[in-house]
Amino acid sequence: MRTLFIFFLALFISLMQSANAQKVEFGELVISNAWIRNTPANHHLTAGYLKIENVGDMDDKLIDVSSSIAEEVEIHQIIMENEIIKMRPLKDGLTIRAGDIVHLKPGSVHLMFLRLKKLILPTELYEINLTFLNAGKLTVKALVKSGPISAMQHQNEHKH
Ligand SMILES: [Cu+2]
Repeated sequence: MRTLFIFFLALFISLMQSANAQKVEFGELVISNAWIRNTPANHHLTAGYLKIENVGDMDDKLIDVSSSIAEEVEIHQIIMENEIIKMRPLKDGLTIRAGDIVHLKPGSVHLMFLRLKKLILPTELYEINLTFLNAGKLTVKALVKSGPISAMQHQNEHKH
């Protein structure tokens, strides 16, 4: 009986999580797979990722990101400078061309949560507020995961 209960509880939790890792259709944009990397103690920044698809026939641009977990959120790109991999904020925002999919992922463009207000633990769920030039503002839920840590990111995420 107890085993059965645990089984259903596990099933319920996994259903809840897949519901949370939802696809959000917002005007001409489809946002999916939003997640945030967990942080060890005394870590004051972390990265977030998501997929943005523009199914419309007009370009759009992600111009502002915020979240209650961090004082500031930047959109970062990764560049090579003198053979050193560096992260740079995209000051003018991130363009999502008509018909295109932009995948923010480890080792690529990502959201950088700066001056975190708390420890970010796996399985927690947080909201990310996204502002697009044309589509406007929306909030997506992002699940905290441990995710793959590349040496590059690990080094760079300490240097802000
Ligand atoms: Cu970064």
